[in-house]
Amino acid sequence: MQKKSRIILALDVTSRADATRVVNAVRDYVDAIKINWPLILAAGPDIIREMSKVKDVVCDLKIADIPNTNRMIVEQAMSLGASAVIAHGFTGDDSVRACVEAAKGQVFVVTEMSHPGGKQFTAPVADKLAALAKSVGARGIVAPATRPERIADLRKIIGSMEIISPGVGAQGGKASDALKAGADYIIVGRAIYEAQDPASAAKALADEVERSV
Ligand code: 3DU
Repeated sequence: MQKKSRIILALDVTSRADATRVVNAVRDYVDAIKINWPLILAAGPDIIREMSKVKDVVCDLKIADIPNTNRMIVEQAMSLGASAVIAHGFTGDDSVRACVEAAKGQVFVVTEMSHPGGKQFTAPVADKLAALAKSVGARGIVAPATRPERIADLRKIIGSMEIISPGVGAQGGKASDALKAGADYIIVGRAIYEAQDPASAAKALADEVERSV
């Protein structure tokens, strides 16, 4: 995954036509495309292969099962062209390790989630989830742009591993705050794909990123 604009597009649209339109508009301003269940369920898993021809694809399946099932899910995602996957860590280190092995390390582990409810169950164990991600050799963690101070805390636990950070824009977080707190990439969905002009919105974010790193 290139590290240029530091923007990962969360492509949570629900048709192949919308996905293609948004990606064509913003491809020069994003480093990767994150694909989640809404688009996979709407357009079919082949959308992963299609988008992987344009940019690196992070498959956000929030994988959370026993090790054998996790391994099978990751193998399917990688064979469709994903460059990395996102998995939950609360399932325990054997389950996350199965993902890491199947993805040859290319796993981001969810820590504290960015929405208000993320404080309820994920925040109290986020430090442990970050430590788990490190101990199993994951590529990085997912940490909240809505609480940049937590990005800084989690950075201390994981050292030089990567942090990808959702919550910018529609959820109230700021790109510059997340990056200054230690995020490597910001994840942005609605602020780009729901904008009247997705290209201008993505460019404005890319400019903000450039000013803050
Ligand atoms: O709020 P946005 O529209 O910019 O989208 C954020 C994306 O990041 C979306 O795909 C969501 O599923 C994902 N995500 C979070 O928002 C929060 C997390 O803690 C983890 C992933």
